[in-house]
Amino acid sequence: MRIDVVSIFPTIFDALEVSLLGKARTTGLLDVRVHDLRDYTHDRHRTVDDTPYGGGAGMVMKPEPWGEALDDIVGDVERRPVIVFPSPAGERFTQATARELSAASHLVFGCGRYEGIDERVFDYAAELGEVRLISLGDYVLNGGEVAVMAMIEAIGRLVPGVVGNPESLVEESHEDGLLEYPSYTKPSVWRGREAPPVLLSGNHGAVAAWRREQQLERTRERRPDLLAD
Ligand code: JCQ
Repeated sequence: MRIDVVSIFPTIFDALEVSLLGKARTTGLLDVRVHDLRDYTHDRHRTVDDTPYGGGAGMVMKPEPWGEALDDIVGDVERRPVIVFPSPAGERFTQATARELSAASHLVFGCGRYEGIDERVFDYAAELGEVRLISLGDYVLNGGEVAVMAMIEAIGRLVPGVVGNPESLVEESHEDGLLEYPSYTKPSVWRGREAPPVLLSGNHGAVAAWRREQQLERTRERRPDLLAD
């Protein structure tokens, strides 16, 4: 999978060089390219923002550097990529979104800053690919970078081969619409706290039933919204 990222803080994405995703990049499973939006400016100050038309607080990202960056990245590819802009005003990102995007061959992420990006950039991007405005949750970040890091991690680990043992992907929170069951390891008693005896019983049926009950109980307690349908 090819992933392009456009940002005014490209070094934030240095963190993608470590751990599982770093390994996937060295083995060629993920081809991640990070671009500095300021490289697509032409003035001495490498300006990427300007005051909003109609007035108001803050600054808006100018369209021209975005147009040049998208042309450079998407211009010579054969298939239309999915172009993602993280935004508090976007559709909600879930495990289902991550699954869907993990099937794409080319993703482009645009990281907005300030009060946002000139709206015409989204319209222009739709000529080059499938545009998705996506929100990680109902809160506001200073820019899209941290949201894109989270999305790349959630998507990248679903790309076949990135996670060594694919079994570990199916047994986790949100893949079956429920929260994960609690996990325990040795010692069986730690600081006076016992691990649940059923887990040491060797009765696989009883273990499976107990884990399912824990999933349901936790989901009812912490995330009743997930049980609504
Ligand atoms: C993403 N939940 C919150 C901040 C403007 C597109 O323009 C902007 C993008 C951001 C960053 O995204 C978020 C966010 N999911 O704040 C301001």
